[in-house]
Amino acid sequence: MKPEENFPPAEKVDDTELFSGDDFYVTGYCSEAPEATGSGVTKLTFFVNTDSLEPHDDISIRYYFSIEEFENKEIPGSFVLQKTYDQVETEVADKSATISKPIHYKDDIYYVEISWEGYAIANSNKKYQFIIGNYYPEKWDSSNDWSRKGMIDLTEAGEDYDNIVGGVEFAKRCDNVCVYADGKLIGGTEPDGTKPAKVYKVSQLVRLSQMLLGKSPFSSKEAAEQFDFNNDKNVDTYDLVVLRKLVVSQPK
Ligand SMILES: [Ca+2]
Ligand SMILES: [Ca+2]
Repeated sequence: MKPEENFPPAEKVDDTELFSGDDFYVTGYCSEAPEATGSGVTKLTFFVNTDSLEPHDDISIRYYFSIEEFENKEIPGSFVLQKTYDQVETEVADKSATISKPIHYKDDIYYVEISWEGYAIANSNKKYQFIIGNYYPEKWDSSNDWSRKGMIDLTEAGEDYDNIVGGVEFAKRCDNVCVYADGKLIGGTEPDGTKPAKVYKVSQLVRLSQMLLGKSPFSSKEAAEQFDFNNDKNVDTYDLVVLRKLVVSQPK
């Protein structure tokens, strides 16, 4: 009988999950409804998603927009901000989303915030729709609106926006619409480039130690690159030291 060559067999591991579990993001689509006068509104549809298994019932999302095109550089009394559909309110007893008035962020940038207090909205596939803009006296130009960037316009794509029943099938990831948990950024990119803080876990520490001890190599080059915390193109004990500090200083 031929002896086993690699005894004990190297442990098969999947490292793809090691850095996941903290991705929160909005998916959605929009439709522009311009008027001949240059005013108009943007119709918006959003869903909240995550790969986290932990239910969060303190989530809100922010839609950032610029009023650069407004002559008066302030939100006019005629500003249009109107909920058109809240699926949670329709389908879940005693729960609903709330939408804020426009809140000043900085310079010409404002945001509106939609919150689902006490309801775990992420991955619920519950739709929220609203319209934002104005008809008079200011113009409405969504091309300078931070959160609008990268969104799919379904009217442009040939769909009948107002008569879509489901919508999940059209929704695309909107990286400039931000997600917050209890006011802390957990998804998306804010207008000044701020992204959510990375989450460092003890499981990553254990995994890196195993690799450094020669017990099991990383399953892929991509996985290995994630562990190069000091960006010197090597994964070694120095990275273990950096990761240990990151894990310890992780906000609870
Ligand atoms: Ca604008
Ligand atoms: Ca390194």
